[in-house]
Amino acid sequence: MTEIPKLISAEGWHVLHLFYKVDHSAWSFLSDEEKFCARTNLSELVQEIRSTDDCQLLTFAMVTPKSDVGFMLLCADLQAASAFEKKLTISLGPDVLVPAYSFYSMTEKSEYTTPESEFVAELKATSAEGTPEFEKSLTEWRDRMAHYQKHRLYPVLPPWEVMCFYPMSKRRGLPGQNWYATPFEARKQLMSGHAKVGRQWSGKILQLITGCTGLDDWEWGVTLLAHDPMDVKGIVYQMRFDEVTAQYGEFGEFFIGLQLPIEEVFRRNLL
Ligand code: 76R
Repeated sequence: MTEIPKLISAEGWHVLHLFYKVDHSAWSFLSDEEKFCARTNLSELVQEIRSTDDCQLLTFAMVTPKSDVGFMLLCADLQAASAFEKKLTISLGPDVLVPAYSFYSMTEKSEYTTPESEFVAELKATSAEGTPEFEKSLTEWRDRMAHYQKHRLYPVLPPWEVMCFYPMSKRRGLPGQNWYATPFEARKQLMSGHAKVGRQWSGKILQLITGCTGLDDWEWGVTLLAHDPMDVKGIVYQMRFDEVTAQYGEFGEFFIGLQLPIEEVFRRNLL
């Protein structure tokens, strides 16, 4: 068999959100032995993905019958992500997991973080360059930024109970309401207001914004992890009043899942 070279991007990971409906009729045609093998196959596949370098897999029991089973797959290598997606889709036998919605996006750095030159200019206003306090502030800032960019590009997602996913775009239809015709400084200003609202939810909401212009039908995927769906409802509601969202936000379908071990996701859907 020819070895396929890895497809690793210069920066960031590939992210697949995969939501399926369970076809109970297809499942009912399987024998007890086939059902047992299907279940073992899925559990082993989840383990295989999780033990692959630079791959993460989150498993969800979805909350409404819009979809039943959900996966969020993050891989450095797009070839691995693609191969694992095919295996997941067929893992319980033909037609048992029926794709309900899927989304391909990539982790990305924020376009609006303060560049070092800007931070240094601000710092110079309060402390003289070269002094120990200047160097200390600069080192702290560099560490914070490195940590922050690493989380954006190579996140380690925690097992928080509630996952909310939705795709979104920034409006570019109406005159005066075209995000892409808005000057960078104005967008930066708007995004800093957005981030201020977001930070109020620190500890309650963990957000991962993944970009997908040219990759899928929308411009970003929004993944929110929470302990309480009320906080998901709270932040999304509050964001609706924030200027960026109010003026420019357009949204696709929303999916809510409960992050659970695959055995429980299986039990909830197929026993
Ligand atoms: O990444 C950062 O933490 C820095 C600031 C920041 C950026 C650049 C930030 C903070 N976001 C950024 C970018 Mn966000 N975010 C959303 C949604 O429902 C809605 O109205 C919108 C969906 C939520 C809920 C949310 C939450 N953000 C973006 C982008 C890319 C835009 C671009 O590049 O033009 C989108 C589409 C987007 C959408 N945002 C935060 C949050 C939260 C909770 C934070 C604070 C994170 C923290 O500091 O812990």
